[in-house]
Amino acid sequence: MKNTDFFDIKSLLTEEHKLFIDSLSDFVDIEILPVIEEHFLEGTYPSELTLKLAELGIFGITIPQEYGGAGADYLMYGLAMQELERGDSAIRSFASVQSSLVMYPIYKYGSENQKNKWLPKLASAESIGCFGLTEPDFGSNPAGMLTNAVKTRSGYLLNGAKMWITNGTLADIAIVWAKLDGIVHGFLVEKGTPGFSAPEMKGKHSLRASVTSELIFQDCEIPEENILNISGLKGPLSCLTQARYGIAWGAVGAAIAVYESAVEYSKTRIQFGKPIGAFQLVQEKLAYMLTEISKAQLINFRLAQLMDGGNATPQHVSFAKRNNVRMALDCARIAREIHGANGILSEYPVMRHAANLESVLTYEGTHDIHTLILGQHITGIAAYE
Ligand code: TGC
Ligand code: FAD
Repeated sequence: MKNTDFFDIKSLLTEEHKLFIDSLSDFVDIEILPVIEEHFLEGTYPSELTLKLAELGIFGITIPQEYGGAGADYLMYGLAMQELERGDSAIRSFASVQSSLVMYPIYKYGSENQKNKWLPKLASAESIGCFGLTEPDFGSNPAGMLTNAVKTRSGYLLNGAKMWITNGTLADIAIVWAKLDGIVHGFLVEKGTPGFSAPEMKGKHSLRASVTSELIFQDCEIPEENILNISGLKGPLSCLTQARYGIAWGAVGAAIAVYESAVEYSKTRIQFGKPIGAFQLVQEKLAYMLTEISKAQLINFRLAQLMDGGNATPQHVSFAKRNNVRMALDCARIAREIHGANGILSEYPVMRHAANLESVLTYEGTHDIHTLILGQHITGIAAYE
């Protein structure tokens, strides 16, 4: 952690954490930051980074080494997501999906055959995965999903459509959630399966360096051995808990990027004969950002302890995702203000992060949904309907 760390969280890390994070931080500076603005402007995913990320051990950080993962703890995973999103939310998204939404369900609910077949290839990025839960008419309420599986003699026949799926077009394997006899189940759908297509969605103003796709299933035959051993909505929701944890950390990385840019700019931009950082109103904005970033880092550090001790609840994770993403978006907007007109240029990272964070606020449970999850925890009353 070479970047903003006001309460010296680094001093609480092991040497192993420090070494890993310092090398990842260099990777972000050397490999991601010089290319990301162009990819964002072009609307392309920097695929040249995927194998390098795999070599760093980014995919499956918490998955045991026997399956190709790094076998590290949740603190390591969180720190890595923070660094990656300091680069760009698209890169962190790629890593979140591959690790938490594809490797995790296979590791947790997969057969030994599924684990051996897929986990090492996903860890090395020889294979890419995606996670299909959201549908055109069922986003916040996945329980209503229409995608349907029917049992056949040799497996399952899948029909339906998913939307907004990160990495869908790139994926060799899709974890698809569908109803079988009215109950949600997970299926592994391999690229090239007849009846399965994954067209890319275009026209995004956010997460432009990430591939987002539809998944379409028309009488798509899934072999018997490709079902996951979990039934009910807790299957996909348990994967979301993993990914939301990473997002809570990642958002802090984005906030650090815009904060550091704002600090630097405020010291060098002269107006009224002084650096703008000499004005009290600008200092208030910087103090606010530093305070909010530091509070979020402390939440994350404690959450990592709870995750590693097996004591984190989905509500703890919702708390952190909700707080930290909103905080990062606020920081991006404030940093944009501090940069004045320059804040809208691709020369500075602020507008890119601000635009990305609009998606991060919505995916993996919108800010409102996490508010309701906490509201239910506080009152015991579910207010979703
Ligand atoms: P509800 O009755 O509350 O729960 C059903 C069952 O699931 C259990 N459960 C959880 N388990 C693990 N982790 C969680 N976070 C869980 N939340 C609930 C629950 O205990 C229950 O288990 P059981 O044994 O009693 O059956 O379900 P509900 O239908 O009332 O829904 C509640 C609600 C609205 C909170 C939930 O549907 C929700 O979280 N909605 C938001 C949907 C969402 O987050 N979608 C994300 C799609 S993936 C994505 O955005 C990837 S972005 C990737 C990237 O690029 O980074
Ligand atoms: P809706 O559910 O229609 O919500 C619209 C608005 O209504 C929101 O403000 C919401 O908070 C509010 N609202 C909804 N219900 C309530 C309620 N009960 N009370 C109060 N307010 C409510 N999904 C996947 O499955 N896999 C992926 O890989 C994936 N990647 C994504 C990548 C990107 C770039 C984006 C933008 C989305 C991605 N998603 C993915 C989808 C994402 O999870 C959904 O967009 C999200 O769950 C919200 O669903 P929705 O967009 O349909 O919004």
